[in-house]
Amino acid sequence: MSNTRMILVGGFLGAGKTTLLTQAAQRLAAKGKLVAVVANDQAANLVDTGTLRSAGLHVGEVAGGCFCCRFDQFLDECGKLARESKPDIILGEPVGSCTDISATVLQPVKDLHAEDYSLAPFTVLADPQRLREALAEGAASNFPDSVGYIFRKQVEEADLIIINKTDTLTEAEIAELKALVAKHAPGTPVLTLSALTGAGVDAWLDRVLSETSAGTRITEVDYDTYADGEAVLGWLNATAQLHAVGEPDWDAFCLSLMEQMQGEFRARSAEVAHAKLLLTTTGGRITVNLTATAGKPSLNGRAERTAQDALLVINARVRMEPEDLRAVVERSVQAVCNGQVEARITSIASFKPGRPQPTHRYAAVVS
Ligand SMILES: Nc1nc2c(ncn2[C@@H]2O[C@H](COP(=O)(O)OP(=O)(O)OP(=O)(O)O)[C@@H](O)[C@H]2O)c(=O)[nH]1
Ligand SMILES: [Mg+2]
Repeated sequence: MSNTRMILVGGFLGAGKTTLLTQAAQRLAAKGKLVAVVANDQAANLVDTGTLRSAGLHVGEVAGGCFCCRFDQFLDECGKLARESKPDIILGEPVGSCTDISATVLQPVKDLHAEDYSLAPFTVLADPQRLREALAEGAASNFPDSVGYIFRKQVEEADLIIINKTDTLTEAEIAELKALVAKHAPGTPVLTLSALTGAGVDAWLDRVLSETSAGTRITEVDYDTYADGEAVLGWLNATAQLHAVGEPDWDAFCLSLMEQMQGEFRARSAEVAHAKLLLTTTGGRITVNLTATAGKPSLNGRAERTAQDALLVINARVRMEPEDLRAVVERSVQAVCNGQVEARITSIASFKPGRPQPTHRYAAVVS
C-alpha cells in the first residue's frame, strides 16, 4: 500500500467539520486528487455520511464509537478505503464531543502506521459563538463547564486552529476571537475561514498538504471531567420512511420538523449542540441544521415535488435525557406529518455516550 495523506479535522459539534471536508474534497478532486472520507459517530445512521456521499464522495464510517475508542476499526476502515479507491488523501472527522485525539489517535498512527499514512497537522475547527462561550472570561453558556472543558482541550491539543464561519463575523470580531485563541493556545497557528462560502479553504488546504508536523502537542486530560462533559448531552439517531399523501413540499416539511423540535427544546431550556436532518428522495436531498437552541435552522438542497417517498435521517445532540429527546423527536415527527405525510420510524436510538476508553493513550509525542 502506498503512503496516503491523512487529514483529520476535529472540533466541537456543529463547528462545520463536515462542511469543510466536503469543500476540501471537492477542491482536491477538481485538482485531480483521489479523496476518501471517514465519518465517525457513537451510533449508526449518520446524517454526515449521507451528506458526504450525496456530494459524490467515497465515504467509510466508524459508527459504533469514536476513533479513539475504536482505533482498530478506524484503521480497518482507512485500509478498506485505501484498497478500494486508492486515494491520495483520506479525510477524517472525529466525533465532535471527543478530545485527547493527539494522544489516542495521532500518536498511534505515527507510531504504528507510519508506512501507510502520513499525517497532516491536526486541525481543530471552532464555531465563533462556542469559542467565545468557552474561552472568554465571564462569558455565559447554556452548557455546564465540563462541556467547556472538552472545548478548551480540543483547542489546546490542535496543531492548527481554525476560526470558522467568518462570513458571520466583522473584522473586529475576528480580531477579538484570534486574541482569545492566542491567549488560550499560545504559539498555535490560527487560520480563519468560511467553510460555507469556501473563503480561506485553499489557504488551509495548502498548509495541511505541505506541512508534516502532526500531533505536536499532548495535553493533560482529566477523564472524569471529560466523561461528565460527554454525558451532558443526550444523543439520538433515527431514520424514518416517509410517504406524502398529496403533492409534497419537502422543504417546508423539513423546516417545520426542525422548528417543531426547536420549540420543544426552547420550552425545556435544553441547549442544542447540533440537531440535523437529512431527507433524500430519488432525485433530491435536503439538510437542515441547528447548532444552538436560540439559533436559526439552516436549510440546504432541494427535493422534487413529484417525489412522494423519502427517507429521513435525524441526528440530535441536545442537553437533555435521552428518553426525553426521543419523545420530543417522535412527537415532532407526528405533529408535522399532520395527515399530509405518513411516517414510519424504522430505527431510533437514544443514549448518552459512555465513558471514553481509548484503545491507546500515548503519554509522549512520537517524533
Ligand atoms: N455561516 C456559516 N455556517 C457554516 C459554516 N460552516 C458550517 N456552517 C453551518 O454550520 C452547521 C454545522 O455544520 P457541520 O459541517 O454539519 O458541522 P460539524 O462540525 O460537522 O458538526 P457535527 O458533525 O455534529 O460535529 C451547518 O448548518 C453548516 O451549514 C460557515 O463557514 N459559515
Ligand atoms: Mg459533521
